[in-house]
Amino acid sequence: MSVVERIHSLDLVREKVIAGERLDLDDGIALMECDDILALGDLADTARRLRGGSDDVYFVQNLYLNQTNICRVKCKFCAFARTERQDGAYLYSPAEIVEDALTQHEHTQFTEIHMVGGEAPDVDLSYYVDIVRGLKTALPDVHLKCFTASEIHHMTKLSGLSHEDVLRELQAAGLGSLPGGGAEIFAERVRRLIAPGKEHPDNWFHTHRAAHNLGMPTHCTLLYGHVETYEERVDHLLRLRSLQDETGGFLAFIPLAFHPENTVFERRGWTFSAGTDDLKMIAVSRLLLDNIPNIKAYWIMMGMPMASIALHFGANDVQGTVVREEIFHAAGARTETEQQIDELVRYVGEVGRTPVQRDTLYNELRRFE
Ligand code: V47
Repeated sequence: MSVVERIHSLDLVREKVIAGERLDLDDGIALMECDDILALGDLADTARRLRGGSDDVYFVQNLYLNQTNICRVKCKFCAFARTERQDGAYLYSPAEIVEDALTQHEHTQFTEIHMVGGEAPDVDLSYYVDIVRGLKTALPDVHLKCFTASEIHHMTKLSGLSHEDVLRELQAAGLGSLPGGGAEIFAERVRRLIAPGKEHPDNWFHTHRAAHNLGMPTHCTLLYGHVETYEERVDHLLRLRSLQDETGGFLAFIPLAFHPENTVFERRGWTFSAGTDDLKMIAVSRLLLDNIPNIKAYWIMMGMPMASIALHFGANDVQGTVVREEIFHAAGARTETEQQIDELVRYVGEVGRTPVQRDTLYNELRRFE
């Protein structure tokens, strides 16, 4: 039995949760090592309620876009990226992206565009600014949640500008918030193994801190289920919690389960995460991230039935309607790529929660009692 196991049990953590005390690294590891998944879920749901959570479960009506899949970084976990000369490589012009968004908007009245893509080497900062300005001009009421911190870092390399200045230009063009991608896992040991060409994690923090200082909210993620240890997961969560203490700029946390299909890890025998690990990640995230109000159960990743169960493990958000998703589907996701609002409402209602349609900033738009 490890030292951590000897000095910790779920009971000790429960006492801290009930007393409103902050959990630490050892608590986090003890939670990760706990196999009583139902007790974990119950504790996470208790923590959510003690911190003011209600029965409301949020979703947003959104559209996913990818401006390009061409990427100079060869992350080993990624099945989406292509080199310029590879079959299936694409890079859409700002005009094509705006036209696509306008066509989609005739079918669904989305309030958010979620756009991420590869780090194409042969574009410049104006490419990104033109996309944002074009979308904002065409759809002024739609919130633009675009570009991971890795892409923002790429734009600093393309332009020679600082992260702050790149964000300022994008914000002036109409960017509303940043998605949480690019975080992967902050532990350098793991980063070297799964994404050796990726920038240092300090850049992720620098980008998000800069965005928060400009009044631009952001999201945060963790990619789990590959070669990381429980301790590295907990360390990642605690680093996010520290930045949130400092800035308060994170809207939500989204744990992303590694999908191995069409990656080098598939050839090495890696498989999809077990449902219990997905539920554990949701529960432990809720327990450790006491200052991030929203934890998303990402149905694209886990499927809507599992996402609705995750609502009893600390999650309070099921992300969105999506319409079109490429990154997880390139890596083997078998889920749909779109959920209709009535389906989201049905799944959320069936687990006894109240579906609430929100905008990106968590303002309530419509309640389904
Ligand atoms: O950084 C890539 C992940 C991220 C795989 O902010 C993979 O609401 C699993 O930013 N298996 C990009 N994950 C997508 C992203 C995102 C996604 C969902 C919600 C939000 C949000 C942001 O996708 C990457 C990486 O962590 N990813 N490949 C894969 N094979």
